[in-house]
Amino acid sequence: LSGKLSERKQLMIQTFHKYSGNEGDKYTLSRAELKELLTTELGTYLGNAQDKEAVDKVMKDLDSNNDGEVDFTEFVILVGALTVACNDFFLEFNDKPEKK
Ligand SMILES: [Ca+2]
Ligand SMILES: [Ca+2]
Repeated sequence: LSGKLSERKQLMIQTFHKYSGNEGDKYTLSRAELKELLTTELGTYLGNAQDKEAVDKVMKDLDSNNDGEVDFTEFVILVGALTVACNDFFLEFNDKPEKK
C-alpha cells in the first residue's frame, strides 16, 4: 500500500510540473496553467472548469497565501480535497496510458 501511495505522489508531482513549467515561474501554476491542468486532467470531474468563474473560484480557494500563483503545497490541498470527494480519481488517473 505504501508503494501505491508513493506512486500517487510521484504522479502528482509529474502532473504539477507538466503545467507549472509553461509560463512564468517553473514551480508555481499561474491562473492560465491551473486552468489548463483542471480542464485537461480533471475535465470530467470538474465539468464546469472551463467556466472562467469556476477557475477563478478554484484559484482563490487554493491560493492560500494570495500571491496569484498556486505552488505545489497549495496544489496538494486540491488533490487531497478531490481524493476525499472522489475516491476513484487516482485509480483512474493511474490507469491512464502514457501518450508520448
Ligand atoms: Ca508557471
Ligand atoms: Ca500561492
